[in-house]
Amino acid sequence: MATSFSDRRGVLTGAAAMLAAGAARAETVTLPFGNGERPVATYPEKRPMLLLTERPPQLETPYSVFDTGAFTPNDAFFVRYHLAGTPPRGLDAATFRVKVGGAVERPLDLGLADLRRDFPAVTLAAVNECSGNGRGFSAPRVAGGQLGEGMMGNALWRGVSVKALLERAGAKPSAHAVEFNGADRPQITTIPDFVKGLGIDHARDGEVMLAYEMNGAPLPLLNGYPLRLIVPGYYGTYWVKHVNELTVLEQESQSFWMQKSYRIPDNDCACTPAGSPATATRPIGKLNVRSFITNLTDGQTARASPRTLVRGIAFDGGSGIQAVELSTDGGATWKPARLGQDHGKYSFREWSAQVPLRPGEHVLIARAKSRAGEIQPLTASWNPSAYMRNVADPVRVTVA
Ligand SMILES: Nc1nc2c(c(=O)[nH]1)N[C@H]1C(S)=C(S)[C@@H](COP(=O)(O)O)O[C@H]1N2
Ligand SMILES: [Mo]
Repeated sequence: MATSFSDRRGVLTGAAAMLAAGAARAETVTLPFGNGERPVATYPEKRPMLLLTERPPQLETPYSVFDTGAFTPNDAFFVRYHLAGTPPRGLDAATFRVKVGGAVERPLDLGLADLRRDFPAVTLAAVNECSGNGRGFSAPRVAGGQLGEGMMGNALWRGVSVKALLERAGAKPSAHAVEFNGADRPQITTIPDFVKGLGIDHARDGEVMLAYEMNGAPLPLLNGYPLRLIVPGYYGTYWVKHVNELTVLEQESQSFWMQKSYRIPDNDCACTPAGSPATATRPIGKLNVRSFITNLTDGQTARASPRTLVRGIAFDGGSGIQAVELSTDGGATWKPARLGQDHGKYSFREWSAQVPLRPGEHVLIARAKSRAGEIQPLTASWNPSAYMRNVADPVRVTVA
């Protein structure tokens, strides 16, 4: 007997069903869009995860993990790489070095022990979300990894501020930007090295940091061991893993990954009419406001109750969550949800609500509002890379 659990975030099919069907893999998850079937794979330091690609490793967090708390466990945290041959081999916290050079008075070459001993530790909860989280739902569809909604995670990061490093190195007055490079290198010369840039003021805001700990433990190799860049409130593309080189520049970064890739339409909505290219673009920046219902799933049946618990998470690009509202009638009326503990303005914020659910069909929608006044849209916009999806997703529930 196969057990099957169906929802808009995936159909998890029991091992028995797959064996009966003659599949090689013990288990798959089918995300609810075309070609959405994903093997479940186990990697070092990771629990079973949804496998998007093997080379490079790209792993999605099983959606049910987001219903277990505000912090994403290290062994369930998603994995995204661009270059073949990743993660880099032979990384060792004992011998790892990070260099700070370019337009500085005193170039630095530091080990992890130096970072821990010579600089104050900064601790901060922050969400890492891939720009393409939810891309698989884009209509019309676009090229790129067909991602469900598991390419995000929240962790408590501990490390050294880039500000402190730049003060020690003595960034020159002419400093304009900082480039960050990691230990992963392209295996063929036609593929550009993965390098990201931040403006100098952003890099030294005191919150941008090199983290050596994630949720109180060393980083898993696949999440950037032994050191990674944290850019609170910004999309994951900036969060360079295995970071070992900071270069202070007197102009903006010319990296392919800044100039050609990870760019959004240069307008207020970061969108274009469905199917059309952008005329002008800018680098992607801050996370937009988003929320998810985590304890009920699309297509589910539930029992009628005067008090049904609905809960989930919300986050934004760093103003913090002002409010989450819940609708049980497809957006006709809204009720405020109760916000959970505040772990800081860059963190997942849990929320919950008790709502009466009478027998019949209900369309539940959660909608978050940031303290900056940004609110989730009820209809999806479109852009050529399907970046920054944040439409308030409907969760259809049949109540009996
Ligand atoms: N060195 C390195 N860092 C990288 C990348 C990469 O390919 N190489 N990908 C970036 C992208 S696009 C994302 S979304 C995040 C994902 O972080 P994670 O794999 O720890 O979840 O890492 C970023 N840092
Ligand atoms: Mo990403």
